[in-house]
Amino acid sequence: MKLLANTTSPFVRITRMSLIEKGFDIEPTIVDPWADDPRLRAANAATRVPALVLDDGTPLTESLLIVQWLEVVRPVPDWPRLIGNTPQETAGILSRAGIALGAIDASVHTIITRKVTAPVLFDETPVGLRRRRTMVEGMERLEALAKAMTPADPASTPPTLDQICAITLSDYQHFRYGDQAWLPKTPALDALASAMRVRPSVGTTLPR
Ligand SMILES: N[C@@H](CCC(=O)N[C@@H](CS)C(=O)NCC(=O)O)C(=O)O
Repeated sequence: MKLLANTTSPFVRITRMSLIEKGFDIEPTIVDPWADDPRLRAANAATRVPALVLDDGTPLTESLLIVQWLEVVRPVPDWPRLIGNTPQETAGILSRAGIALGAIDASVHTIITRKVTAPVLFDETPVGLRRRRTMVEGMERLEALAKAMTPADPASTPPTLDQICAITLSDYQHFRYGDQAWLPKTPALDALASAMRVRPSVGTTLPR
């Protein structure tokens, strides 16, 4: 299998953490999605990372679809289940993951739009401010939930999808907007992200 990836994308990170937790520790093939790398274009019509090319050549794209594939090829009880084991547990995990994903989406949209407009031009527009509000509200909602999402023993507790997405959001926000006054203080969310770094899936995939 080949994982086409870059070192910054939060969608890549969600995929990488999920792959590692499911026992696939693949060294990513680093590509620049903005340089129209032909390998990425062939694997993904949208020319976006991540793309996972299976051994038989089947390309999988979209981070959450890759997670769905992983749940099927690496099922419980041999592998950790990423989206919960009961209807109630799954609803909670997906609900929390949705908060993080909405904020991640707004965050990436802001970074990408800055590529085509001057930063201030986009960030201060009505849409830019709406994206910022999404980031702030998403982070604040997760902050209220983060303590309950932090396991007592992170080293021996594989993260579920909500934790994977919350950790990804927290680290990405510090990476991209650490110097911005509007970034909310989220000590419990930061503590979740930092506690989980003892796990290789989290500690080896930090954005850089
Ligand atoms: N919905 C996709 C989003 C992937 C995505 O937006 N990747 C970005 C990097 S964060 C990218 O490759 N962008 C290049 C482009 O938009 O042309 C997923 O979940 O995998």
